Amino acid sequence: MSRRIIIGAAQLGPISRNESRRAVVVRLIELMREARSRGCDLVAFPELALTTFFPRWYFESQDEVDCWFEREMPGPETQALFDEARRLAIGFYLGYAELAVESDGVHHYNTSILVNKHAEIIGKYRKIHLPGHTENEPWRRFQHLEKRYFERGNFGFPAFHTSIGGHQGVFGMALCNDRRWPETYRVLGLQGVEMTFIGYNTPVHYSQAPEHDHLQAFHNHLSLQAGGYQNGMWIVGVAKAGDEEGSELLGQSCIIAPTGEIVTMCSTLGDELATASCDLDRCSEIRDNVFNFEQHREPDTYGLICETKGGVDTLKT
Ligand code: ING
Repeated sequence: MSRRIIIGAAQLGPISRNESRRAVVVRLIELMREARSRGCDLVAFPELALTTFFPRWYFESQDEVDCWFEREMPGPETQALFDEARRLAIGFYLGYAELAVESDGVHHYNTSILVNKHAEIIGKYRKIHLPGHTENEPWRRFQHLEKRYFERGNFGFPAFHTSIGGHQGVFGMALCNDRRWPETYRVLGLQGVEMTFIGYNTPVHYSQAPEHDHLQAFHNHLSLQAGGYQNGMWIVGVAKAGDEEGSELLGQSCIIAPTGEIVTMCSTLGDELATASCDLDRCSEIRDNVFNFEQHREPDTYGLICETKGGVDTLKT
């Protein structure tokens, strides 16, 4: 028996600062239609897929920040995407900046949603690992103010049980920097997640260590492939790519099998769809054997991982 689902990784090229949500939604719908024409059951878009990567700039006023956020999902500009998904009967994963008005006030999250083929939102995730800094640092070629503009997510790393392509499966979501932290995949893997969608906006230049700039593509796939292999799950990594407002963003969107192999990848830095037929049953090749958590994990020896944040000085202990 196999549970094959066809997945599209819909990479986006640059989104300019003044590009309207409406214009971006037209691009998303184009990619969604191409995905459907190739038989995709679900199409995955990048992190912050509705706007340019605005944390690259310092904004004085909160109003200048809030204009990048969605107050409703779907909202007036994104309803067309949901309508097209329903018409095509295709699911999607979408990253966006979420402004949430809650009982204790207004909150800002770097968010992704999982939407089924009936255009119903069946899952929401809010980014946990926020990279960058909180204050304007003019020495940098560009800012990376995610710690200023977003709050840490408050949903943890949830697992979503849903049907895609007519098959029941367990799906997870993460966003960009989350993919660099092994804890992300393990918490999802321990919940039986079989496929994780991870949108990203990754500048090739890393101000604090420019000598690593040439390693960004390597580190991207290293993180995604390790996460997939060590937890026996499919990984769908989707970039916003290309020269976006003077910042070169990494591409190489890809789909990775539970063995850690890249089974398809984008080869441009523009709007491009890469697809693969993913058999969710293949997760058991890994999860029943080399990474059989029940048989082989020794959590009573892993205490430090949850007891400490920054590590311990073993010289003193
Ligand atoms: N971007 C980057 C990422 O984690 C980064 C930040 C770039 C960290 C390069 C380390 C090296 O891919 C986001 N949006 O998290």
